[in-house]
Amino acid sequence: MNTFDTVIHGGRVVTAADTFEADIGIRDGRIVAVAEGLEGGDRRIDARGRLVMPGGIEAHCHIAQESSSGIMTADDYYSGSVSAAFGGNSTFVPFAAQHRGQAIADVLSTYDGRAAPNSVLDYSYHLIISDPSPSVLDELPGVFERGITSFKVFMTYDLMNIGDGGMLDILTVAKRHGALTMVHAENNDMVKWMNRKLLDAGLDAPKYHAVSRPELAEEEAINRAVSLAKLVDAPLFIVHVSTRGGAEIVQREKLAGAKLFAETCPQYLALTRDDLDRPGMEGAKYICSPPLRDSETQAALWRHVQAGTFESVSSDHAPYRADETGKFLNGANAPYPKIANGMPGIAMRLPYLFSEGVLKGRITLQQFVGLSSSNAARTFGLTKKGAIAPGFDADIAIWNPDETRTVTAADQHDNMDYTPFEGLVVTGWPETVINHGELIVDKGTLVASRGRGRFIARAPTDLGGRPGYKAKEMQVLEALGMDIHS
Ligand code: DUC
Ligand code: ZN
Ligand code: ZN
Repeated sequence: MNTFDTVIHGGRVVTAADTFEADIGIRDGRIVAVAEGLEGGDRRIDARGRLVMPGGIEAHCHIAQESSSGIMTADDYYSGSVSAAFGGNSTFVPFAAQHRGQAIADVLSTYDGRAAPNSVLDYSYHLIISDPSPSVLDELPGVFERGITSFKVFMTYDLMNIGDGGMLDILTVAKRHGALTMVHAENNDMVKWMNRKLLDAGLDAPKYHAVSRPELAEEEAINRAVSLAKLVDAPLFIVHVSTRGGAEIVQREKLAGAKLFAETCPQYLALTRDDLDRPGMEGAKYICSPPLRDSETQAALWRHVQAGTFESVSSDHAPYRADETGKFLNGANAPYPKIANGMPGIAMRLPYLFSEGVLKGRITLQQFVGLSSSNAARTFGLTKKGAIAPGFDADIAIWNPDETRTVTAADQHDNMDYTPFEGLVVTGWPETVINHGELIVDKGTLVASRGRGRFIARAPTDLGGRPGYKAKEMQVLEALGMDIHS
């Protein structure tokens, strides 16, 4: 009788700690053995010459999500999860977005209806909160009980910005339940002021998008967000850090012990604001927020990736086609503020990071596994994912480290009509992806059935090693017997 459903044999196993030769035995969706010379298995996967790594965990992507101005992303939970899988991911955590006035229960049932019948990968959601009214705050305990243990809030966009007081409310409720608040940090008034100046002067081409959202707007907002979180000693995750100054604040505050987490994205490492100045309206494809910066910033962000400032490198896949359903919904020559904000990249995150990071000697294989999978698992409470060890979900990506490809939109397997990485030459490609013991992509062919992915209830964030910050004034309130978290 076979002890294993599947044995992956002959590969080089890479974890966030080590690289070693071993076979992996899988039973009932879990890893049950990591050892040399495993016999048996109903299926045997030959991984000789390959790297066997934890499947990627994509912790920042927008799937089947309406923007605040009502534009639906091009990818739904089928195409989005398929594209993620081809890019070496075995789990993803898109956003479930509340728009103002919506009850959270309605938001979650809407996203359940979008995800459950369609996702080929295990998934969860981060809840976006745009309206922290008393009734919404009352609903949050039920959200934690479902295992949705992270929220995203915005400090920018008039329809999303919850203000500093709203953010303190969310931070305190989240902290009480062990949840993590994620924040899009850009100063709203700085951006609006810049928009007014640019548009009054008739400067509305895509390239002015980058001018309208200054580095200082991100740096100021990150500093403010961190101060708000420190005031109530709540954990905070800064999404899509795009500036040297922002990364330096994260690094400094982590060093001081704050309960702080952060990510950057491949587009801030690979592209610059010059891409927004491509001929005609081609630059519209590169409009995302925060905007692309410059080559000095890229170099600084790479240093922070190397130095451990960021837990993860996430795609911020926000796919809007370069046609009238997406980027040009408001016209073929729309001014930059009316062009959908975001770019695709869920299939490119890991090949880019492997090729430009590991193979160019910028990061180690262990850092790659941490940045692509293991750190997100710990940060977002995916306690059975992100590792190759007995007891963990058999979520595995088998990489051919030698395969060289020129990136094309067709390779992305999404619903998009472009990739911002078109023409980039990368080496290293995920050939086979396994989720919960089942083959999803088998040597470049999709073999998963639609809707097989499971919703994963998540645990609270692992705050180990982050002592936090005790504001003196909060200690005064505590001494008076006040509980600011109730
Ligand atoms: N923020 C994101 O995280 N993604 C797309 C647009 C935005 O503002
Ligand atoms: Zn954002
Ligand atoms: Zn995003």
